[in-house]
Amino acid sequence: ARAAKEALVHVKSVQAARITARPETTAGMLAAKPGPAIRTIYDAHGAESLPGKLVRKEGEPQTGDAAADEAYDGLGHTHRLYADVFGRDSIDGRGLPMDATVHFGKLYDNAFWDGKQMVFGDGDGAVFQRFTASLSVIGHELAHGVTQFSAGLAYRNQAGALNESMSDVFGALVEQYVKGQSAAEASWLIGEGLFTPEVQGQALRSMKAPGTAYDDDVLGKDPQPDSMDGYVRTSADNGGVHINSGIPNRAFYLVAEALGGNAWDAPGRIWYETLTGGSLPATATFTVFARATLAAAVELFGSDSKEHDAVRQAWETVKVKL
Ligand code: ASN
Ligand code: ZN
Repeated sequence: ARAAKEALVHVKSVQAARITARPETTAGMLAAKPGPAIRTIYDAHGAESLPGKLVRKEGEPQTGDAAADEAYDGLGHTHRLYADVFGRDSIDGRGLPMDATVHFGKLYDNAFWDGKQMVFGDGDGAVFQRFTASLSVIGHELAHGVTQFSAGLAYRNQAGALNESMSDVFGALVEQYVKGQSAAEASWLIGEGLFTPEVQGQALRSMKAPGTAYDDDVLGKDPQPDSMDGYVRTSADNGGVHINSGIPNRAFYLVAEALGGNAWDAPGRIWYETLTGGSLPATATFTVFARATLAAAVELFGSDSKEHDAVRQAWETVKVKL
């Protein structure tokens, strides 16, 4: 109720105020167009305390530090995808300032969203380079914030794998949008360019061919399944959230492949509506999510549409029960 009340403050017209039941969809379309990005980049200088020292505010010139400038640009690109394509104003849909810290920790092999901001390590230099080097990774971390402020998917088991998959989907879309790539042209890789040349692999994950992103002596083989036949039951990784995400990731890829054109158009709109439309439970299973994408496809394109067909076919291919 409090969130709904706060949302009202931001709705300009009486007409828009009448339909605040689903503030991120219907009201979002009537609300003023999204404002500009508000970015703040901090430098942890190898420590693990947040946010660190402020190095670049919105509108300020380049710092000359690659990680800081990549984070600044990546957040801008991500903000632009949400604003231009989905009419969303930042992480919370209401212009939330975007904060990121770079040079977090020593030889730190990860990036994450901590519930309030994005954090990027430099990598150890042996396996990983700096995590800001990949735009899909920046988009992935910011999407964790979008999920937190929309469906709020729990970070474990199937809901957690869906949470991870949302981040991969929108991370991939940011990269494709910036590069102007169609679904057919895109690599569908998450974290391309993060590995050092020492590693036998191309990226952290492949949405097109889950399980094939790397096969390395040190890292082992990419553990992602590409259908429910390979679903991994494990207590590690919050119940395999970074593993089983391969299944819904491939479903999204298959929709985009079937429809052609730009993946941020119909496929992106269907997934975005599913995530933010207000009816997806935080504990959604793959089946609940899949049915919600079908409902969104019907709502946006109709039940006789090629989009609806493509979504149904994709979930059948990855063997998620509908
Ligand atoms: N890079 C990982 C992610 O965003 C970090 C984590 O597992 N929390 O999913
Ligand atoms: Zn993630």
